[in-house]
Amino acid sequence: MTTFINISEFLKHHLQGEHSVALNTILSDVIEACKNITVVIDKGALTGNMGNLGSENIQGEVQKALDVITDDIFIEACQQSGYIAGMASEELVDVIEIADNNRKNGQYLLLFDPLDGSSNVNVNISVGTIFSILKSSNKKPELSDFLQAGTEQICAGYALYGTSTTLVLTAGSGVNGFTLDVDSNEFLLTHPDMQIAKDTQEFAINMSNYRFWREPVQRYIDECLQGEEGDRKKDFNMRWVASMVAEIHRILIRGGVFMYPTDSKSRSGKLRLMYEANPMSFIVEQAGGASTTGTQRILEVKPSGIHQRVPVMMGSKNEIERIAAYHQVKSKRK
Ligand code: FBP
Repeated sequence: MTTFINISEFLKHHLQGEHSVALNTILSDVIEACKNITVVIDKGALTGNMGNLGSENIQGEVQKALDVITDDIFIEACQQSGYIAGMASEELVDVIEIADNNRKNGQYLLLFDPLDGSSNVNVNISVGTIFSILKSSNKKPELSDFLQAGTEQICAGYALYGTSTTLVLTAGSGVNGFTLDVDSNEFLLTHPDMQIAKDTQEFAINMSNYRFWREPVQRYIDECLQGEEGDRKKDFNMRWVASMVAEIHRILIRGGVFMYPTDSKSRSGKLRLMYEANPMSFIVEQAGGASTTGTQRILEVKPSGIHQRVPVMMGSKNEIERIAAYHQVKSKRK
């Protein structure tokens, strides 16, 4: 019978250096929050929270009841550690202030998307929570303190509420995945040192946006669709779950590329830099993959706003390098 090490035991040994004590404490709150969110998600329609609220979030998206419930769960659980000086959430316009007595050692910032893929929650398709942790140079942080490039992240992760609940994270020395054991309610190490295959024959993109894409993306996808008969001389498969967390988890397990490029509808893409693209890029790069806007490494993008959007293409390194190369060349394609 295989014995699995539980996440807090693992982190005690894995987290080294100046942030280890704080990260261990902050992550134990994040883990608690994801366990509480799992319970709410699993109950599904039984909770009567499957519907939309009348309100919209800063992105102009109609908020689902569960967007707000999971947001409250995450904030409540993660403001106790004393290490978090400030938070930012996809669901709230402004940064979240932490009460004085809760930020005695307030040296860290927590940014998160409490319910990624929320358009799927009432149709019982996988959804997730994404988080990113930064240093705070200010115990009473302002907006500008949050606007750090993705390279400054000290930890990032996601929880996937799918066929099982999985938590995947990096603190800058590799990527590890844990599965929630529903009997012991413990996250156990099931996916040590996750690595993304350099090559792949699988892409994920919302094809219904094809006519709005720029030429380099159309060229890349056309070649994938031409398969063996085309320049790539191999067939490609396609997937689109409409939950970024589910797509990236699949890519960590079996390779692939995930794309939400810029298009003529939304010039800067759909996904948010600070709590979607940056944490996922940190994880993907730590697992040997790559991540680009098309013209720039996502982790080097200088943020200008908490809710700013960026074009996102990430996954298997050789494919992402090919996509970035297509953005460099002025193609002669008609
Ligand atoms: P939120 O649900 O957090 O707003 O995330 C955005 C997202 O749902 C991603 O998870 C997913 O990859 C994408 O949008 C799906 O977009 P579309 O609805 O265009 O397929």
